[in-house]
Amino acid sequence: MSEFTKTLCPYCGVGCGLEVSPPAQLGKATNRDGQGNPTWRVRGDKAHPSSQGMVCVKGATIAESLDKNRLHYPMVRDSLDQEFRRVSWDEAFNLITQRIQTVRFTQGPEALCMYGSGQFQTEDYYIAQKLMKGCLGTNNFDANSRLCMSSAVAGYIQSFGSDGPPCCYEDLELTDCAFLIGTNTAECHPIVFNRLEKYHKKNRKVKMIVVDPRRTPTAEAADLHLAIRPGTDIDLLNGIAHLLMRWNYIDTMFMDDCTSNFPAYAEVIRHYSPEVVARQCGISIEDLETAARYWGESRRVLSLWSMGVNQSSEGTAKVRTIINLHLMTGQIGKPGAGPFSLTGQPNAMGGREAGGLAHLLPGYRVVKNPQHRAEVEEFWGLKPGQISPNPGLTAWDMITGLESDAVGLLWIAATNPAVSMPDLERTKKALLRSPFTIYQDAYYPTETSAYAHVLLPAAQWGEKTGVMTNSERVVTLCQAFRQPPREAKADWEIFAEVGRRLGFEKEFAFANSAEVYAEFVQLTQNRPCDMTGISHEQLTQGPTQWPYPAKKVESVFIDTETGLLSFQPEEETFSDKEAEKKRKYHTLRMGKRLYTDLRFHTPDGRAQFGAYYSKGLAEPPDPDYPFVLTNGRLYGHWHTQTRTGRIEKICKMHPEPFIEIHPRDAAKLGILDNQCVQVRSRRGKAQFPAKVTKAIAPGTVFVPMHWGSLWADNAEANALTHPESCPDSLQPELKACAVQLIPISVEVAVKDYQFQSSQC
Ligand SMILES: Nc1nc2c(c(=O)[nH]1)N[C@H]1C(S)=C(S)[C@@H](COP(=O)(O)OP(=O)(O)OC[C@H]3O[C@@H](n4cnc5c(=O)[nH]c(N)nc54)[C@H](O)[C@@H]3O)O[C@H]1N2
Ligand SMILES: Nc1nc2c(c(=O)[nH]1)N[C@H]1C(S)=C(S)[C@@H](COP(=O)(O)OP(=O)(O)OC[C@H]3O[C@@H](n4cnc5c(=O)[nH]c(N)nc54)[C@H](O)[C@@H]3O)O[C@H]1N2
Ligand code: SF4
Ligand SMILES: [Mo]
Repeated sequence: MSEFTKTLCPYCGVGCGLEVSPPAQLGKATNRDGQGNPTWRVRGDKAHPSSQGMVCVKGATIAESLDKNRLHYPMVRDSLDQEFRRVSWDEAFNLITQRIQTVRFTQGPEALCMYGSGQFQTEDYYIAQKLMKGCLGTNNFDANSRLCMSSAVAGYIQSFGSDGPPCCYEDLELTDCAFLIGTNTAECHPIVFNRLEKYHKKNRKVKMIVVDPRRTPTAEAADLHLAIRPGTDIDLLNGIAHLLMRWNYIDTMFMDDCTSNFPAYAEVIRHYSPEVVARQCGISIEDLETAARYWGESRRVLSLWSMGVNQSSEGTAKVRTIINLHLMTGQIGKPGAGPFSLTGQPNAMGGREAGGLAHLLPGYRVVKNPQHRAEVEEFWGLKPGQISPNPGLTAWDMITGLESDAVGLLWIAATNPAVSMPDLERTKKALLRSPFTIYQDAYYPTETSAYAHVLLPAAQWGEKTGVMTNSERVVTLCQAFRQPPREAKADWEIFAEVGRRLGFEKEFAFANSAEVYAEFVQLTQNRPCDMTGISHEQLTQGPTQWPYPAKKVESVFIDTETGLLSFQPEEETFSDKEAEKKRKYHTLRMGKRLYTDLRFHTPDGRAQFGAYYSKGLAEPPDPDYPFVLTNGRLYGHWHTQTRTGRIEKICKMHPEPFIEIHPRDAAKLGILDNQCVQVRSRRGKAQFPAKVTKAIAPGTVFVPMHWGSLWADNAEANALTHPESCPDSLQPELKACAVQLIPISVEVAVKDYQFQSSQC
């Protein structure tokens, strides 16, 4: 056995390759965690194409979190005011299956809900879809990706006819202009940012534009920072389009041959003159013109975005409006160009492939499409009509479903909604009403375990073998390298066992995760995300980018002018190793970008312009609540801190929550640096020490999202946020709500949780 196990970092969607070595081989020099346990050593995998050996602080310290506060045994209780008692897996499975059957036959399958996560491996996702959407006949499976990537998914589907980020990381080093909007890439996708920043520093002609109401570390590195008012992205983008039209920077040939609906869009952007846009966005006309000029004069433009765009009540429209700029200037399907959504979680991409949202089915299919349902039913050996034609409940619908008693059983896995859902007071009240909640997590306690009737201990990263796909469609095998603690089990194994006990023995007769993956990839055949050539075994040779079909041999033609490759199918199949190597090489090169043939997945093969006027924030500031609160992430912490909160180095890096306030606003309210500020919205309140800084635009305040109730008193960003969502993606507008600020003198109590040991 080799000294290192190759795997992928289980944090962000950059998807850095890691090599993990066992503590035993490091002898006395081994680092030790807070409790004296030896820790596994982790380093970047130089052979991984996405990260080339680089890692950030989260990847580098992941091993220190693996043993602390783990959930070891299944636990149950009859009501939320009781203590948990330990039970065997057999008892837990019996209880769950009985309960599922009762709800199914009394309330119907639509009363069953599962809420999963982009931190599942693809196998976990796939088995959950087969259980819920297939065998149980309800589409009520949603994931935290609803709060994260669903606007990008909807935008891609509407503009291109299919989901799928078309670009690759190499484009970061081939572009002439990087347009970063609503993304703090430096803190949230650090290795993507490293690659871009290095290239940008070396090539002074390359432009970097950052659009963000905050002066983030990302904005610090930009040639042009547009600190727009929150929620004015569509104004800005339409304003840039207006100038590109006026200055004739458009690619009419591309628009004529490859797009549709331009006239409707042209009518919209007519109304976005620089004067109107500059006023609306709170920026200067000169800066707006500079942005349009950078875009128009660049041969290759790459746009990158994440939550500042997606988490919006007009998230899909924002995504499509970014894509519009690419369509109007022909900036897609070529190296260094294209619209590139940065995926948040390590396997949100795999979730999309496996159909892990309430409106999706495996293989980039949608629930509403009768042919898609029929294909999946046939493949799963189910009777026609078994898959419901109705999209299931989204994450927030599950909360309101608890309020109306429509939900009879809620199964939560690999996410911590008692911190991450909007409008937490309402969320927690709804969770308290739940007749039966199963919570499957790796750690205990988390904020959500307080709302569970059943706790199931999950094996996590490093303890189960499975597959994850990163933002650039690169699929990596994450091999197990340690035993799960005590009785913890892989998520997919838990779902499969419940399936078998419900009578679906044949459907869930998998010996291991390689078999699960092998079944899943067959459902991607001839789909945009075709990965039928990928298997666990094949991935042991190295990460693979999709599309990667297991098709016949193809001869490769290279267009010497564009450098693009095209395939010509031949008769023989790839059976020997040589041929496989050749195929992999060419498919990898070909697969690097989507739409290189400039044909899209729409019925007419053309990409669709989306014509949107800006609507602004769902809850704009007013005299009672005069500030816009936005929120986001810090470099070292991961979401609700279940792992990073237990790592000393990271806790020192980010010791406590805070609120950023512009000096002008602070002076007006008499708020001093470090003074405690109470923040109130229409839904709740929280308090934070003030950080008075020009990094935030006047009228806007920022808080980090990482401190749930276990980690600090009253510092939850989501105590304040609202659930108003984008009508197309149903993604809530977590990024903005209206608040008032009241200076107070109480200290914020940060709880020292990190070194407590597990109680179960
Ligand atoms: N360190 C760290 N990295 C992470 C994560 C983590 O928890 N910690 N989580 C991962 C996940 S799941 C995700 S989804 C990504 C998120 O990655 P990002 O989207 O980069 O992170 P955020 O900090 O949530 O928000 C990005 C920026 O949006 C800006 N913003 C707010 N409102 C607006 C607006 O109206 N318009 C514009 N243009 N910008 C706005 C905010 O000021 C903020 O700087 O990060 C991933 N990476
Ligand atoms: N205000 C505000 N709220 C937000 C956001 C925001 O920007 N602002 N961002 C939203 C976004 S983009 C996201 S992605 C969410 C993230 O929010 P959450 O998903 O709630 O955050 P995590 O802390 O990542 O939760 C993951 C959980 O899975 C557990 N876990 C880890 N590995 C495994 C495993 O293999 N199996 C199981 N069963 N459990 C495991 C961890 O212990 C942890 O409890 O937050 C959303 N909420
Ligand atoms: S950039 Fe993301 S994937 Fe890479 S090491 Fe950091 S957290 Fe992990
Ligand atoms: Mo996310």
